[in-house]
Order: sequence, then C-alpha cells, then structure tokens
Amino acid sequence: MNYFLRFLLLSIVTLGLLAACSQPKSDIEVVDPWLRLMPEGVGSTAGFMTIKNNTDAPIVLEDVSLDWANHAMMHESKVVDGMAKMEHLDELVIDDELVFQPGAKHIMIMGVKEPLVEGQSYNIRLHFKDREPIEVAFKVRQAR
Ligand SMILES: [Cu+2]
Repeated sequence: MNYFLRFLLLSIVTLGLLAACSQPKSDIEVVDPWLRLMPEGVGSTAGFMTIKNNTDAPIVLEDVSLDWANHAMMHESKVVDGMAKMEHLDELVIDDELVFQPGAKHIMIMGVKEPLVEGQSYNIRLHFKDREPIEVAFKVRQAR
C-alpha cells in the first residue's frame, strides 16, 4: 500500500513535470515589471516592463488599468526643442517586444490612493485587442 502510494505520487509528479516542460511558451510574457518609488507626498509614479510577443502575429496593447490609483495611461517621454514632454499613446503594436523604460515609454500613474511601499507589488492590467487582459504584479523599487 505504502509502496503503491509512493509510486502513484511519483507518477503524478513526473507527469506534472512532463506537462510543464512540453507546455508551449505563453503568447505574452512580461519581463521585469516595476514601479518607480517616489518621494513621500508625490501622488504619481510610472511603471516599466518589457512585453514579449511569442506569437507570429502582432499583438496590440490597447490600454492599462488598475484599482490603486485614479488614472493609468500609456505615455511616451520625448525631448522636443530641449523641452521634456509626455505624449499619450492610444495603442501599441507589439511585433517581437515592447520596452517601457525611464525616459521613453512608460505607464503613467496618477492619483495613487495609498503611498506605495518599496519591495511590494501592485497589479496593473494590460488590455490587449482580441485577447483576455493580463494582470501583472509590478514591484516598487528605486529608479536606477
Ligand atoms: Cu507620463
């Protein structure tokens, strides 16, 4: 009995591992999602990540949303005639990968309801065209 149970458990674990290995990569991968830690009293911040498209077709990121702040939107920082400006982005087509990083594309977050805690994660939903939204945990850290 004991032996049989052990055999059964081992089989289940093995099957599980096999299933995990043979599973295709997910269509969309989000790498290193993080939020910039802001000084106390500042109610806005920005989120960064790299989105990888593992499919052969373009994927369109249409919107971002969250519950822990009043607004989240896709922005791009640009320098125009020596002036730093931010542009609103309606949708972004992802062929292979899309990078959100300081000084460039970012998720602008305004009206943060509670001060963000360094090291903690906060969810942001990514809304794609013709796909289920993805909920991603963004970790708060100092900008490097
Ligand atoms: Cu912005």
